[in-house]
Amino acid sequence: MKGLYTALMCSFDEKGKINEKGLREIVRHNIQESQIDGLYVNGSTGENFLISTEDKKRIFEIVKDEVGDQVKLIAQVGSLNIDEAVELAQFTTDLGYDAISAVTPFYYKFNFEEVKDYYNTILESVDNDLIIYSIPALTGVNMNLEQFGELFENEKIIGVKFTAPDFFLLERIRHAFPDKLIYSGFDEMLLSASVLNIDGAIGSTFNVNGKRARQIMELSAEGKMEEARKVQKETNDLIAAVLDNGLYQTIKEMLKFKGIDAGHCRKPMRELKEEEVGRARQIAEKYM
Ligand code: SI3
Repeated sequence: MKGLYTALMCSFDEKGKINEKGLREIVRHNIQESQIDGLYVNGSTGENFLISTEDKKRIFEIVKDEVGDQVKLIAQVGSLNIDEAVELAQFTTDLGYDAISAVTPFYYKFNFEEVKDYYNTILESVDNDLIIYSIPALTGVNMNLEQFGELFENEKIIGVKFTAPDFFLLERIRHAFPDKLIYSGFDEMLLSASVLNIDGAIGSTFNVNGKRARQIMELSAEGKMEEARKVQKETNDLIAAVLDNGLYQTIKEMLKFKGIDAGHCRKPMRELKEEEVGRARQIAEKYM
């Protein structure tokens, strides 16, 4: 399960319905062009928190059907509705997903015992491995080393998608749990995480920048730090421009520039203005 995973985008039409043809094209682009090791399906980048259970299931089905066994698949099933999380965990395990992942429960101020119970409840219902999705800036859930350790006591919890700029905690987790998988979640910090010996990364920008992400990981592993820094700098020029223009909308527009039917984002995400579409195309022309 090590390696680079694209946090997969989904293509939606103007009305917010799944555009199956576009979704399949995005999947193929990631495998053939970005050359990733796997896909992280229905995460933040997949606009998971904006869609119905039925749509989540359909996306899981289409992606598995398009991928077969070509690359690894991780299903993000986390939900504030624990029944939905369990249902999706069972559904994707039956479909043959290699692992499931679940965002920490958010919005309400759950205490750690509640967070732990959430993960154990999901896992009691399936015969699959789970990767914790930790993204404190969006969930407000900050776990410390001891708490990660308590979650890791469940052997079916095999790792964490660590989307935080806390390299002190990242190093402590790496050191304390050498057998657990750590995936870096912030693409702009990939090199900094790589030097701490992570097992892989999961990122939205790999939809359009997968090859550079791989170079960063490989150059870092080979100790070629000057070259690695150069590629991270280029990557960060791209990411800064994308963030400035509208993250997911701009990545979709960049994919469209490459002939992929990446469609629209779902409301309440906005449409790009004409000049922003122009900027997205310029970013694609420069970096893809
Ligand atoms: O679940 C997911 O879609 C992700 O893996 C998200 C990933 O961590 C991205 N985070 C968010 C909130 O989109 C990053 O790849 C992020 O977009 C990128 O580093 C730019 O900041």
